[in-house]
Amino acid sequence: MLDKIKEIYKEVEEFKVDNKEHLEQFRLSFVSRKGKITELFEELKQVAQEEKKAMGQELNKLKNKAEEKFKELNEHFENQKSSSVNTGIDVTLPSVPNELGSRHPLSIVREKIVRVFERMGFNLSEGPEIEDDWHNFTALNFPENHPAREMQDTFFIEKNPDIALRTHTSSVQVRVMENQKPPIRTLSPGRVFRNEAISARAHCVFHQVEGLYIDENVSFADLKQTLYHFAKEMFGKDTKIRFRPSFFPFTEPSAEIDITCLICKGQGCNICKYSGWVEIGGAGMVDPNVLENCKIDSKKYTGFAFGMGIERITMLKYGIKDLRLFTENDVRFLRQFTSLG
Ligand code: 2NL
Repeated sequence: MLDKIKEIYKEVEEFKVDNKEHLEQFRLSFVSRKGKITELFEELKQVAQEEKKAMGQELNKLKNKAEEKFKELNEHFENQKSSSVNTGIDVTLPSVPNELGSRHPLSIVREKIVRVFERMGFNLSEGPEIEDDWHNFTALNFPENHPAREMQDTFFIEKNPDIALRTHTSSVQVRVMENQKPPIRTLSPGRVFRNEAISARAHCVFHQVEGLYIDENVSFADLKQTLYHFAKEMFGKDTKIRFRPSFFPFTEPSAEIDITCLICKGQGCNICKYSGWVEIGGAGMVDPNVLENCKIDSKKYTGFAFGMGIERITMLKYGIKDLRLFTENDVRFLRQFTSLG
């Protein structure tokens, strides 16, 4: 009898169940009231009294083993039925992560700049990328012979030398001044074009943000305070700012704007060429000629303007050393920037 129990125990253990049909066979053989184990319980009645207890224990073990195996397998097949209609898909596998795209670093930085100036009351203005000479150069006080007007520096439309791709977004602000009365406080981010060979440090297409503020009694102190506040908001409250005298045809006086290096915080590193300072743009008081060109009374009104390169600021902020990375769309580069900025 003990041998028989052992033999059936082995059978139960080794019985392969790959589908529901197999499971039914297993049930009939070992679990049902007409199965082999019930048969053994019948035989137990004939066993001698002194062996009955030990034999009964073994038999119960076998019975539990068979019932357990049946219960487990039955649950397994039930789950499979409810979660997928046997499509061969393993629904217990972890899912494929839902990959979200991320914002382009230039968009992140542009939006941050825009937000700071919006809080100071600047609105946004846009204009055409294909401009005429008046809005891109003449209204901005560029002399007839200025080198920027040369073919080497600007993309002109071949059949019409009066039309070119804008070289700065000041052209947008000229249009604002022509069409609106002061007070004007506007910001114009946008794409600009220059006839440059593409390299790590130059590109023929890049992005700028320009700002313009015109009202009565606007002074250079207002310009300084506005950009001072911008630098703190944009780059952190410990950032210092300085102005160096410069020249632009459209502002007088003019200045170049430096901030303490974002990478070394002014200590000196290879990004700031060990000076502790990096240039982020230029600014100045709008030249009275520019105001008059746009039919604004330069005796009554004054204004300041500034311009910044978005690529330049993004490179300084993230330590990017090659401009071409911005346009190659290599995901290994792009995925490093979070969508939240
Ligand atoms: C730079 C310097 C600058 C302006 C842009 C401006 C616009 C008008 C009138 C006068 Cl309508 N000025 N814009 C003024 C000074 C500097 O840009 O380094 N940009 C990347």
